[in-house]
Amino acid sequence: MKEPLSFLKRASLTRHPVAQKLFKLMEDKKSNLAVAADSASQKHVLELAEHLGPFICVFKTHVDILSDFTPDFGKQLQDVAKRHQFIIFEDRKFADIGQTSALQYAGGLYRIADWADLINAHIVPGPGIIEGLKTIGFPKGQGLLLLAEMSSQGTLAKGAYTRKAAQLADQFANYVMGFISLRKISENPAFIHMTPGVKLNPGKDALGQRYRTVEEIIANNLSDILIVGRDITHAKNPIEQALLYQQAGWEAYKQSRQLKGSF
Ligand code: S5P
Repeated sequence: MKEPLSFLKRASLTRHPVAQKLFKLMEDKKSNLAVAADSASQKHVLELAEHLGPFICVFKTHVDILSDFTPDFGKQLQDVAKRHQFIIFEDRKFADIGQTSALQYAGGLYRIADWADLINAHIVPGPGIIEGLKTIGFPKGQGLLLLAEMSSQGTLAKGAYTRKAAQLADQFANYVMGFISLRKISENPAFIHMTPGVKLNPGKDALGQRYRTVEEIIANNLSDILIVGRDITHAKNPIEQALLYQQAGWEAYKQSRQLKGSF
């Protein structure tokens, strides 16, 4: 079996600016926790960023959920990200031809490319979507994750489709920096794996979301980052819950990789 590599070591194995920054701040903050802030209120999203910022490495948004979006949202979130050192990930899940996806990324109401460090895309259109998004994101030093697998019941993203995502990531490694997946799907240590569908008590929601535990995802399936939404944002005390997840995620990472020094 290959020697497990620390996040710090992996930072030195990639030239991708967002991946380098992310690996380093994960090690500095001892956090492999991303929070999914799926609130309809911009004020609430910014408050979550402010309060949970110290515990997380990535703050994940769905800007098109906001019912009170104002054009200064991105700038405000960037200010919080700078203060607390986290990566801003707009979970836009682009899925169109390259030309349209590029327009959706740079323009419209949300101007995602002005403020997000990281976005993601489905690979169902083929490589053109990566080429299209790259025309906007690459010159700005931003990154892309490919959706290789999904947490929802009955997902079609599996088998050959997942393997194709890994191949496309290799092909575009100076722009793609990893995956949304349920487990580690690539042996390339430069790629980061982020996994949603996390709860302290596993189970399902009413609409097909499937939840697994921190240990299952980080220790048994060797993913890198936990994406946690409602189990933190809807907790009685989201700050305490984020701290709990941060510690559990980091312990699972250290122990499963047999790296020295725990939380
Ligand atoms: O396969 C996926 C991919 C993503 S990015 N399944 C997911 O649930 N997500 C996102 O993760 C989803 O859009 C949501 O923002 C978050 C999970 O939220 P939770 O409240 O179920 O933890």
